Amino acid sequence: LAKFRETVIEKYPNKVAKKRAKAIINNDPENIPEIQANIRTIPGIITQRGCTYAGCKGVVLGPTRDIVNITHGPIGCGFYSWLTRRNQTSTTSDADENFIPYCFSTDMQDSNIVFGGEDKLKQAVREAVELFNPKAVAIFSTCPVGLIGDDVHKVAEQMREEFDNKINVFGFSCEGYRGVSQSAGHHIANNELYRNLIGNDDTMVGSAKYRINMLGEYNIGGDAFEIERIFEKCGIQLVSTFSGNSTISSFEQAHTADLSLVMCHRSINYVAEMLETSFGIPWIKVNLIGADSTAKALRKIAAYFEDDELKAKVEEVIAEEMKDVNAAREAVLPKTTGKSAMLFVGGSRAHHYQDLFEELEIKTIAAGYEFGHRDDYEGRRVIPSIKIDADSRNIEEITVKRDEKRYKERMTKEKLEELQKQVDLEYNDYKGLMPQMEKGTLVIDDLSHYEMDKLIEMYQPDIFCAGVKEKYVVQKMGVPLKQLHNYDSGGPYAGFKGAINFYNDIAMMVSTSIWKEVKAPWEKEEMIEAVYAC
Ligand code: CFM
Repeated sequence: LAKFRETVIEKYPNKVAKKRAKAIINNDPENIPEIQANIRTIPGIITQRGCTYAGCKGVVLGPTRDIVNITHGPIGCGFYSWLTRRNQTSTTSDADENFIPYCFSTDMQDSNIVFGGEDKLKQAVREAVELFNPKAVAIFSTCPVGLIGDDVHKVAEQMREEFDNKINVFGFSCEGYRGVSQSAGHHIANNELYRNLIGNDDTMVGSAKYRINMLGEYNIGGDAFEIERIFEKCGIQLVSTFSGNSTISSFEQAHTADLSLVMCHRSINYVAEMLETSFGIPWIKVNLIGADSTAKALRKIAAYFEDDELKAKVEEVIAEEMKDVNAAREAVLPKTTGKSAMLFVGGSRAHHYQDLFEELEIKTIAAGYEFGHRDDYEGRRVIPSIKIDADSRNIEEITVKRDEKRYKERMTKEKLEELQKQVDLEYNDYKGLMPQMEKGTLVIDDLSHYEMDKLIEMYQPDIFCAGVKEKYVVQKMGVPLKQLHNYDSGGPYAGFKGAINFYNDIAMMVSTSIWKEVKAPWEKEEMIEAVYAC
């Protein structure tokens, strides 16, 4: 695998080669190398990345069902973010609001770009309120809004006043170009969640003793439903999820929980920190992708609450669930053992799904994030050494203070550290992708399309995991591609039942030769060639 970097960068112009070389790393878990991450993609390179608006509106706020999300911009931004992420939701009764199937947009035209779009935006908010009477309206800025200077925050404030503060209206400066990827959108979303929703309602729902938040879980393909099932079975109260299958009130009550679990560290670690600083809720890193990883997460929760009853319950649930999991795993292992995988997805799944592949005895030979930061690769310990560049400075850092009235120390720092010595809770910690991958594997940030072609040509993995932009190209090269963003209409893959689904889907994909059999017409027989003559 050491040859790969030299082979690909050879084709790039000097300056580009120099930059890309820093993002293509031969891994060594014992001595973690530095990787270049979260910097602008070089123009002209085909990247997997999305935009800041996508990270804010689509990713973080997308799965909340009772907020009317208005895209302020040309219709394309709203249209292409309409129901495309497969985040699901489940209302408790028909009276519950669910705006997820709708697409709200101001549909800006040339004249709005020239004369400003604020009036049209106000009109859109009034119309949405008149038709749906929602509890909250959120406004999302697209690129042109930033360029012409429409002030969505001022409009939001005026609208709130117009509705006598009965409807919560707030805006996001998440113009697509604002950051280098969707990661900036997560940060902007987190800031506004904190400013506008978290802590608004002190009601303590539920009567369970153990109260937790689940951060960085987005209910793709129904993952949250499986996670909710497991917690309920264990007697653990899920106060809020950011943001799979969520509602406004669950966000408003998040500060009443006693522990936050962080799954997708990349998209939500800011909220975890804010909840700890303001309200004293500690956070631990978990992964609910993989059956063994799910069991490990449940044991961490039980260890944190230091309750024998909960510990016993958790063990009982694990033992019961693992019966089916083990049977399913045994059945597919002959098909999966010894195969190889490559994972290039988002900002956490390229790491999290390696647990599932390990359970299938499939080795991950190359992996990387689209938009992870250095800490997602190398671990949180590198945060102090990350250089802040102009692009990161462009994203607002909000200062969070202790809420003097409502701050409650759940567990002293000393106690947490003591506990941490007995059980690896990963309190305030995330070890990253590199320590988990073997020596000599490849870690590549912001993989380009050209580099992907080369990876497949040179190493012929048994399965490649990425998204729809890569899917058909990879399959035409003879390799099956599993979409790990939307699960190819499969799922859930989280928790115990999800692991079983994943085992079966992957076993099927790695045992078919169909993609090697299909040939394009020009590969089978010579096509007519034409030459321009002038
Ligand atoms: Fe977190 Fe996500 Fe991901 Fe992400 Fe995403 Fe996603 Fe993803 Mo697609 S929040 S970083 S911005 S786990 S939408 S649910 S699958 S790229 S790896």
